[in-house]
Amino acid sequence: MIFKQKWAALMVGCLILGSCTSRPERSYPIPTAQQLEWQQLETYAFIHFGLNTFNDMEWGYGNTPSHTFNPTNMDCEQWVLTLKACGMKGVIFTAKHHDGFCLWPTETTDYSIKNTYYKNGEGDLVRELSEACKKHGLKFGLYLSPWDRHQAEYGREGYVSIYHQQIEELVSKYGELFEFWFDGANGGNGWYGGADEVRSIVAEKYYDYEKAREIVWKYSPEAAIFGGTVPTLRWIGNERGIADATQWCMYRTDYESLNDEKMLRRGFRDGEAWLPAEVDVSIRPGWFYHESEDGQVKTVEQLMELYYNSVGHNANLLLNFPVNKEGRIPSIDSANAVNWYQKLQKDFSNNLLKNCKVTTSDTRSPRFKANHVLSDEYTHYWATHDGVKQAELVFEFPQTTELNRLMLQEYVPLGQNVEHFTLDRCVNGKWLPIETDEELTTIGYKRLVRFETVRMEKLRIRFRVAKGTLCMTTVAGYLTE
Ligand code: FUL
Repeated sequence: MIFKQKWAALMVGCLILGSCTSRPERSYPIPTAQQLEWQQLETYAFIHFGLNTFNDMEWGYGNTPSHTFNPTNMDCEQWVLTLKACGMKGVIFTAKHHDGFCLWPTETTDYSIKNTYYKNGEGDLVRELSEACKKHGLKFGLYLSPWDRHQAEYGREGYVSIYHQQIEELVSKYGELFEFWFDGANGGNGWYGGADEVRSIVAEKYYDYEKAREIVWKYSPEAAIFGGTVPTLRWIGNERGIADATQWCMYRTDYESLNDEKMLRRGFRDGEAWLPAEVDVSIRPGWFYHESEDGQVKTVEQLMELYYNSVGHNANLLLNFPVNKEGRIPSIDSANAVNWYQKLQKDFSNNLLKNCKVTTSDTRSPRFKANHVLSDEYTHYWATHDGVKQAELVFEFPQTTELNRLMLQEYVPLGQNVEHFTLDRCVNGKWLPIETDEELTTIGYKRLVRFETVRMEKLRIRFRVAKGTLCMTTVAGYLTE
């Protein structure tokens, strides 16, 4: 009887406070299931390979002889195994760069792998790589440059159907793609079938990106789309590997905003679309292999910095590996990348918050209790009552503990809300702020915060400003060397 009365009181309480056993209202825009899955990949690779590799170039003009493409020890499995060993979840391959040279035997042009010595013109690198990916469980994606400095029809109507046919060939023959890249570069001048002139186009109209996306989705409905007018993700606005600490997944969809390099770096708090950022950067200064850059491969420390500035700032990291003239990822690049990944695994393997007692100033209901932030289940999260945008979480350690990293994740299927938070530690019973150089603003899908090693009996996170109800799925703490 007493139990029944208590239950009734709880139900009435819930009704007064709003439906506290149901999940919080969504705070729009929110990701599609495909976008969330894409964000959960976090790191994947680019491979730049083609005529440029053999001619020490970054942007071929469109007239480099195709027979110069001649790898001596080609091995796509070596690429895939290397990428897997450095934690990459997928690879995006340059099927055609701006020079127009196609690495698969396309019907659309003779300027392709068919006219090389490689396998006597019988080779198909898109096939070789896609099969190696299937064999070893790596996701596969493609880059197909819209700008084509070889094609005589470029800049005229005729080229657009050639481009669309190339997409159709690629998406229909090589299995499921996880991402398709429509590169944005267009330098104007090129060989263009011998015309050797400048050709300007209005990219947002010329390429008919809506149709291009339709072709991709006909065969790979789950593919993320980079670039063009109808993307599902956004460029970070630079190729140096920097996403701002304040990092909204939300963005504007007008073409001007999609090219605004300053805003691309941080997103728009009130953007109408969910367009999370991708940070593309090369492990060497160039995108293509140049022997002269053998001494400039990014070190473990530099790769770590890239990681904190991309994944740690709520953005995916697309790390480029230039393949060399042999047809392999050079050993120095793979050694640095593998060592970096091993350090990442070591640094983030032991969540020191795991055994903490977690308390909070507000819990929506037992279904959304505070210690859900310690669970590995993404769908277990802590949430506040509707409209409660300020609250704190306190983690009490079983014994005094040293930390220097925090990892935070919002439950983004309901939107991105946190705008400002602060961190404190309790030592000898006294609260002190945790000093950090980083802006403690947005969190989003994932946020990493670095600070000097400090001791604490308790950790306090105060969420001070938010757009909507607080929903946190993970808080983890680490001590790195
Ligand atoms: C840029 C291109 O111009 C570079 O060559 C490279 O492919 C990079 C990923 O995108 O727009």
